[in-house]
Amino acid sequence: SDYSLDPPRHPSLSVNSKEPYNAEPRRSDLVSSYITPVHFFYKRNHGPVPLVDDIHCYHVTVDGLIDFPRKLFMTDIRMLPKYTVAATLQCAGNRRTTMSKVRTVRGVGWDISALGNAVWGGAKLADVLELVGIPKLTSSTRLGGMHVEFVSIDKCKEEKGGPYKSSIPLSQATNPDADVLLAYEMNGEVLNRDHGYPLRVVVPGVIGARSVKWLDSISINSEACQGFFMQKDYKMFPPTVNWDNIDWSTRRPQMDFPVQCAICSLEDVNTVQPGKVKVSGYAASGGGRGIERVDISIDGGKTWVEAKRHQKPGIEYVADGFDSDKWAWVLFEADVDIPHNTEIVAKAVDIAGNVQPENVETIWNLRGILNTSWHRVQVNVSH
Ligand code: MTE
Ligand code: MO
Repeated sequence: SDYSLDPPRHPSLSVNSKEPYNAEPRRSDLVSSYITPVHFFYKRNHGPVPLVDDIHCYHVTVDGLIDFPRKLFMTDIRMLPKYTVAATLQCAGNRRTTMSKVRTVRGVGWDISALGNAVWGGAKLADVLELVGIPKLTSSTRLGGMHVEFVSIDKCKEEKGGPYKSSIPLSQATNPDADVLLAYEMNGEVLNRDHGYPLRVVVPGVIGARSVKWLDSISINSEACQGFFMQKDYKMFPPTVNWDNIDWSTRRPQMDFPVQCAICSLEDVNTVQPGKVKVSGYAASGGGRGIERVDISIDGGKTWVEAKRHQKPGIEYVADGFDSDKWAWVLFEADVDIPHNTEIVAKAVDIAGNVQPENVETIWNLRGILNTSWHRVQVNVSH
């Protein structure tokens, strides 16, 4: 089959779909380091992984509303200044399985590990666009309403056998501070095939769906990408919308992800010895908003204690601090005393004061995206 050329993967990943390959690491593996090793980084594919075997011929076509369309080869991209950006990529479908328990949703089921935190290395999209004559964003540039579309070389059934594609606003693409990359490295190694070899887009702070892998072309357009994943998927609908009354045109494509956190040191249901229990996990927000606080409750949400947060080992995390990675997750940890059977809950607050919603029911949506409800785990004490 088409999938016979897919690359090998780590055997400990839990596979949510084989073809296309969709898999996530165990909870404990996810937070065993601040930087997620490539082999533990979730893989989200919509078709077979393309094989680019001639790197010298490989190029990205840049066209659309520009005067001089051109082909950029890897040598052209590598000639631009190289940036490394620590950024968390999170699938909009992360934690979908829990949402599905309220009422069935459509989409691949994911536990809490459809995200990862990597150091991406590559050229800034703003520099690439400057090569084709589009100036960097300044207060005087007028880019309102324009978009940059990314098209892949893969093939997926949602696009009727065509390539995966999506777009971002040109104002974000040309803003050097938005750190949008055309990445050829992940954690200091050449990008591997599952994650987009030889070149992928990384849009920090935005749902993973916009970070197109296996880039084939970039085009500057007057409207947003009209492809499936922008227009018929990855939109947030209210709980009243169902498959009979849905009107896709009423909603915007989801971009920034909301504030999120989850406990990774415990499973949904746990048996523990009486005494101290370690509660650790990740917290992240979109749009470059740092994490202000992570609250832990050991009585189902009646009372709370604040968890410790860090990015760099041994350095206490301060949102917006000199040492902080603004696009990256924060790991948290708290030691709590568990005297009897109870529910442990975690919720995060970002620097804009956004808080995770208490219940999944209130944010239920038919595609099962953006489940950011308080994360709850059951602990039973064995005596
Ligand atoms: N790009 C292409 N070409 N094809 C895809 O299927 N999946 C998207 C995005 N980019 C996808 C893609 C989705 S939905 C997510 S969440 C991320 O890639 C996953 O990136 P990863 O597999 O590197 O973790
Ligand atoms: Mo995704």
